[in-house]
Amino acid sequence: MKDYKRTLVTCALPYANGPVHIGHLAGVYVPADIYVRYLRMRGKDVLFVCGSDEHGVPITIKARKEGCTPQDIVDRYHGIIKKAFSDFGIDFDIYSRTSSDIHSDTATDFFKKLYDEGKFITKESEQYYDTEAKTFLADRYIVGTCPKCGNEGAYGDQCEKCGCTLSPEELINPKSKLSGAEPIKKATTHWYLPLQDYELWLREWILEGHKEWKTNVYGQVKSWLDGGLQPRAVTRDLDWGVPVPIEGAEGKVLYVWFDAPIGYISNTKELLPNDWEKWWKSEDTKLVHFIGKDNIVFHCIVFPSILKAYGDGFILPENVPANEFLNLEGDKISTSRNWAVWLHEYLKDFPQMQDVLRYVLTANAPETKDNDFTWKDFQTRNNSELVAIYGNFVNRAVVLTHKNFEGKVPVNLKPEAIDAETLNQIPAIRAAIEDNIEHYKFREALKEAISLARLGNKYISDTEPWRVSKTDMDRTASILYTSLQICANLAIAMEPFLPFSAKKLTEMLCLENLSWDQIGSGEIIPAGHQIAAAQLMFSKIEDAQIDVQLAKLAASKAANAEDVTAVTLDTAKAECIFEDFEKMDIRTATVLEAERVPKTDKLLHLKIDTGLDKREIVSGIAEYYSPEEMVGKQICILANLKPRKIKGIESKGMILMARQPDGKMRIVAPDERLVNGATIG
Ligand code: B3M
Ligand code: ZN
Repeated sequence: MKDYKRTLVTCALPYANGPVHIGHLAGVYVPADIYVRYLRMRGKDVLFVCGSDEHGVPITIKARKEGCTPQDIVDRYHGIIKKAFSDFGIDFDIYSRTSSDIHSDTATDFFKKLYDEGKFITKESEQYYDTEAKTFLADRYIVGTCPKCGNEGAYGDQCEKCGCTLSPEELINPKSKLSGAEPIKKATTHWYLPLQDYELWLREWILEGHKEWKTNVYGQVKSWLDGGLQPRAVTRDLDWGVPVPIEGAEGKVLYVWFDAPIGYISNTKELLPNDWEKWWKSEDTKLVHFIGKDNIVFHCIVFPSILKAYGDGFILPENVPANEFLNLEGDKISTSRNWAVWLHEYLKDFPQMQDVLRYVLTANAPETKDNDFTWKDFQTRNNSELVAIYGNFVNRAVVLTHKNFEGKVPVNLKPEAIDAETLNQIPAIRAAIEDNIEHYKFREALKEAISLARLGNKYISDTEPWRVSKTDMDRTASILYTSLQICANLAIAMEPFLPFSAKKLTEMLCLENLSWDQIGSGEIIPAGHQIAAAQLMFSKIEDAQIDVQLAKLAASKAANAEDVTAVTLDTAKAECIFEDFEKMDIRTATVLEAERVPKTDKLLHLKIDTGLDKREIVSGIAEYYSPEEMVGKQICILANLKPRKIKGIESKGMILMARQPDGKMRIVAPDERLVNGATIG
């Protein structure tokens, strides 16, 4: 493998239209942070770049929903997202935003150069246009009925109910979200990057040159290439974004997926105005993009083609370790359905417990397939791994050192074979952690790191210093000396994964300037070294805390069930006037007799007392009520409905029923028994 001088790590720029959740962390930001912390521990030159993606339709949609400007939205969420990352120890060198001037200048320059050099083609096409709002409509701005599942609130690009991908043309009864008007087709001109011109080069670079990429990434790229690439529009008719910098393009902006990846470059420029080029234009720089699977095509095909077209020495990614998706309690994480664990909320409920979430998300990372986060697993992993193994081991070693040796690392007075046998296992663990991290296998790497804690915990349980100290202080000294070496190894090896507790451990051991190369090197913490008092690194999570989280999710689910019902309700009827209503004689009545109408499934033949008279009606309620249930029931009827003959029986009136969206019918009745014939209105 090539020996690079420096590594540039980027993370997908999250859209600043909402806070970040555990899916973001697990898929992109925690693995990237582990990678960067590891490289820093090894003393490597690394730059870690991210920022908010502040353009695109998701932002304008959110602004419309909240009745504010897109700028208000991005200002709010940029701050929230930036804080959440920093609270979780995701330690970017820069977290900037694509609404910055330097970004708009950089993106403009990219477009201009490609335009001037004839790298784009122009195409006129018919797009949906809202004649009332006088604007073209992005796919998300068109709603209509899903042709697959009948959901009346499907978007022009996707139906969120059945999950299918759509194009606006497929929607039944398309309507503009802006004005409600039916959109028309109107011609518009856009600039396209002819991706097909880059196909051969992409094949050679990725399919031939990067067979080591993760199978999910390689596979997606291959299927895009095998499917044949098409010209891709790099501009949009929209009023939010970087304006298209050429004449005759008024009212058009750069497509968000054209400008967003350039954000990696502009953010680097912002941080290092004089020095950024060595990170982007030197073959000695290793570029790694951490992203989620839905971003693969943009990072492996579109953005590289833009860089290739631009030329000027821009490097390409050495790897794009994209992850699959994390689900939550068996369901797809969804912002709109509030089916998520939001980072800022997690920290309110579990203050100071960032490492627990980092641990669980890494141990369950969706590296090769979609994976599930459950609160039960979260609790179990905390209680039986972090608390019972890692925390317990460190605590025993530190507390016993204070109890027996006044907090000084004892001299290794009476070594035994088990000590060396134990310490000798550390180099192999270190090598396994390194190999896994370098191959972007963070779950495996963490498993190895926690095996180091297991090793320590087993060692101290087997050697029992609390018992030995009653009879043999010299042997106790050796056991604690060995245990503290393992603790020091853990303080280093755990840092990339669990930086908050590693910091506590480093403080407890009063160590400074630790480096990766010390792992497995023998003595890290010398005899006579004073250590500090024990601090709690992890604490037990009780069932009640988990129940609170499950209750929150249950509430989201219930709220959504109501929403889904709302979508499928019968449509509202046209306005009527009070006089229309007044014409109806609605009254209470009681059922006297009931029987099925022979040879029918649905009809009951009822005799009722209306107060005014006793009469017969036929009602289609046999699916919902048996004759026995009906007898004696008070009901409400429309008494002056023109009589009709049903199955040869003259029916005089109609029973009032409420029909649920799923078709279930129930009788509507006063909430206490009234006289028969009481009028309703
Ligand atoms: N904002 C999409 C996303 O958050 C997009 C990533 C941009 S990376 C340059 O999934
Ligand atoms: Zn659907």
